[in-house]
Amino acid sequence: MTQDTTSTDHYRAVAELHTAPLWRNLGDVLPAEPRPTAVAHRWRYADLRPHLLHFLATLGLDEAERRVLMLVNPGLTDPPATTTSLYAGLQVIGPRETAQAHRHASHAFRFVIEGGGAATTVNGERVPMRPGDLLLTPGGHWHDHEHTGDEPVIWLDALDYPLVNALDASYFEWFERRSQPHTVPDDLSSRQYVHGLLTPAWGRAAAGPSSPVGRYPWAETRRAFDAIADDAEGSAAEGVLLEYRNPLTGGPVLPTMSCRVTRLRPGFSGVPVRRTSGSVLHVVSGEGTAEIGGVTLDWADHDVIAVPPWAPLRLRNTGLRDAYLFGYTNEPVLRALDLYREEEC
Ligand code: GTQ
Repeated sequence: MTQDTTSTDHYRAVAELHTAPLWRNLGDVLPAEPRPTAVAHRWRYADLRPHLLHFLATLGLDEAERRVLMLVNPGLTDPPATTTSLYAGLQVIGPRETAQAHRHASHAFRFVIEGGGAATTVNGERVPMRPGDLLLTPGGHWHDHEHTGDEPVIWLDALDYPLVNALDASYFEWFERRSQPHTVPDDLSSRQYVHGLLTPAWGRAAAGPSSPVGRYPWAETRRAFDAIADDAEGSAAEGVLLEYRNPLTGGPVLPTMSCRVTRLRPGFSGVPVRRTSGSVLHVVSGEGTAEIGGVTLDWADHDVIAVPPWAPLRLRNTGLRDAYLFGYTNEPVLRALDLYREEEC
């Protein structure tokens, strides 16, 4: 038996004993840099909307339960995710439909794209959905959707399920009835906390890692931008970037996801940055480009863009009007684990 054959036999034998030689795996288990399989990708709203309307016309919620097109990153198909640790989907609901109440371990939120007359009930509080509104459904909160208007309503769903499943920490339960009873005055949490500097002192909600606010209305987001006007130059990378906050802690809205919105003036050209966090961008309105690690993607109203971790991102507004971009990232997870890094590049 030659020396080589002996080694081959040993490698085979140690593999059968469910071990592996670290010296052959070091670069894979401790890579010098993040090596995401997620890729930069843009989903055009104009491409997807006709299909959503087709399924609205042909597929009942008794069959689909949630009528959602998942945005599946070409590099993250099994299990499907939008970027590392984050999911996005486009959901459509029609007049007189209800999407049954359930709850799950995953934290979730919705960002409304178009239509009026729908509402989500979260732990007994009915919260209206208007374009540009951000609605939270933190993990473990019962939620069902209803539609009493007369036009399709479409929103972006976001969940952290890729992370929850990677940790094998999922649960899912149906509520005992199709819809929850409304036990709290409509939209109360939003009305209580929207003033920000004056919040209830009688402690209706215990401060926790998830924001107690059901809805961050677009009207307030616009007021925040209008109040700053041109007096704030914003960040060199992302313009006038505002973070949605948990009013009780000052932290991000959910323990696993931070939500932001930025305004880019016409001609804005950001400095490129890269971060260990993955993110998803949603175009509220405007036109521009996102250069992500050498790939240039153009974007327009309601498109969605996946940004992989550590990919340099450069944003430009190429249109004639202000652009508003909503975005979310897994930065809170990375910060909690002391894994967050960012650099200009
Ligand atoms: O509307 O509750 O896109 O539970 C994925 C999972 C939407 C929802 C999704 C969900 C929902």
